[in-house]
Amino acid sequence: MKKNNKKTVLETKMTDAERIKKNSNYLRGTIVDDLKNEITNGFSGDNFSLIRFHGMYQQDDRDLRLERNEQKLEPRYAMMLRCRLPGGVIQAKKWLKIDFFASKHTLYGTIRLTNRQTFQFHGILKKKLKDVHKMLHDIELDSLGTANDVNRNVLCTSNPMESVIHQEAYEWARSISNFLLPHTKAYAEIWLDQKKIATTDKEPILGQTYLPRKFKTTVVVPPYNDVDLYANDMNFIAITKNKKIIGFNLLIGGGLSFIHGNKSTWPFLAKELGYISVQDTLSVARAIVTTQRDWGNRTDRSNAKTRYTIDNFSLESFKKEVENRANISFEPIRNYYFTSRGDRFGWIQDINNNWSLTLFIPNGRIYDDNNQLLKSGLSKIANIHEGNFRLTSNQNIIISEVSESNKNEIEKIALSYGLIKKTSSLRQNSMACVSFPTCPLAMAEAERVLSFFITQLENIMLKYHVENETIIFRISGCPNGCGRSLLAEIGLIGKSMGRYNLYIGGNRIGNRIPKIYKENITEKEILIHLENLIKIWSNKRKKQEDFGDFIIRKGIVKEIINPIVDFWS
Ligand code: SRM
Ligand code: SF4
Repeated sequence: MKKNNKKTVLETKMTDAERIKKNSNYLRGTIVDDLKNEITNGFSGDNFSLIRFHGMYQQDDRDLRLERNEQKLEPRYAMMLRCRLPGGVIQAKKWLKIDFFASKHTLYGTIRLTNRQTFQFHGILKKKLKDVHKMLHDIELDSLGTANDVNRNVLCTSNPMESVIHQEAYEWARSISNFLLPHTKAYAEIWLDQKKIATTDKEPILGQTYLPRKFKTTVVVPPYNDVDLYANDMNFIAITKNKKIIGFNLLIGGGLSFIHGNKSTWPFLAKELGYISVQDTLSVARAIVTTQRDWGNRTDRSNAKTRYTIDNFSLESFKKEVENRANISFEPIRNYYFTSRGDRFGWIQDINNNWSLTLFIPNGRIYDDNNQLLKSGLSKIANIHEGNFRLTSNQNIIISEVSESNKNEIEKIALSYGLIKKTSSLRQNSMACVSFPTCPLAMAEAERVLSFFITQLENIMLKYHVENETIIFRISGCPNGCGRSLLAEIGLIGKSMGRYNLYIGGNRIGNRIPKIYKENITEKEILIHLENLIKIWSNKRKKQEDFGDFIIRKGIVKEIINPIVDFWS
């Protein structure tokens, strides 16, 4: 075992986050008291962090901060709530309740699809929090464990075309999500007014202090990497025989965040651990999570995710420990490959002869404006649709299991509400994180500038006759990298208002981290650099060579092979 020489974990002080978890009485804190306090719209002390375990973040509208400060008013506190929706599947009928709550009880009136196959409400006032949890409970949903130091919403390949295998993969995503959930009754007591049974609390998997840091899981059906598995801590890649999943290749330790200027932080692609039989799935999940629980760094949150644990202890030692805990031996990785990441828009017939319609939702933001009536259109469809909505990891939505008899009607609604529009492939494959005004960590705009950048790039691509090509372009408002910019062919990461680092050279299937090309540049400078690069690419590329591959082949930036070294060099 490689010695953990970077930190002597036991000797160093635990972080405040660890103290908060330890003293929380299994995530209760004094949240109930804060709910009764009508003087403020916010939560106090440790509760600010504890509500995250229940799927909520306290935020304030950053556009209004200055004005409210000048008026000597409290910031406009309101909560963001993130639902738990393993595999992104929600019955269309349930969507109507989600839509109603967003319209009637949130400050913004929107629903935001996230890039982890779920949705968020922004702007719920404290006094409405119990209502939202009760509404979710009524439709058999919850927001438990969608934030903070637990296993987050479990992703699953969204495209239901090969539905037998997909259905099985989806069932695994649900099982893993349920298996790794916090067991505390705090959620039910606080939000659903269930009877207090505190003394029975136990956390057999997560432990009393939960995980050292957030933890992310995927279940993947190759050849589609629409979940961007390489960014996740634990990935189950389905290996199939005779249209059944017989086992999984396990990849662990992915993650994309870093801190500007801090070289002991780096993005990392999930690494292969080995193959397991399908019956060992939950015991291996448990072994990986508990190893990370016990070995992960609890003294420095910026080095606490699985990738740093693996770096500290070595992949081999981590693997041995998992084998011991799960009482299995990993077999060699079985063959698998990926062909694409994006969603496939439009209609696809599934093997039951039903239909799925994948719709592009710009930034995943569901609302009505003069161009598109996304919110009303989806709710109109939900009214007549007997099947499901499937949220994708690219912030889009699939209307799935549409019967032949409903297809025309649904298409008519989709067209008349502007849900189906002619859109460039560049735009359809782009992504931005939420950023301003709700994200407290935002350094630069992301969601609100994505369309501007795409329009400029569309013009540039038209000018150089590559308008029918795709480039995966993504923006994140800060180096936490929620927009997964560090798996894009062109990725922007915010530095300060109007300024970004420009990364280039990622690839289409999402297993190459792009390299920094220019640091701390303005929007205007970004477009000048990108025009130059697109011009060269359009002239000198090999037939059908993707932008990111061209950038690496031509040595415009150095390929990142080992991110721990190459990301910063
Ligand atoms: Fe994220 C924190 C939004 C996917 C890495 N992320 C945040 C917060 C909650 C800000 C905060 O801590 O106060 C953002 C809320 C903004 C808002 O107003 O809604 C936020 N993250 C998002 C979402 C909504 C972006 C989106 O536009 O879709 C995504 C929600 C996913 C979900 O449903 O669970 C989201 N975040 C990601 C991803 C991408 C992914 O998981 O595929 C990443 C990079 C992958 C990774 O984890 O390395 C990501 N978010 C972070 C981090 C950095 C974590 C780290 O390892 O250091 C933070 C900050 C933190 O945790 O301290 C963060
Ligand atoms: Fe906020 Fe930064 Fe995540 Fe964007 S990348 S949502 S700005 S934390």
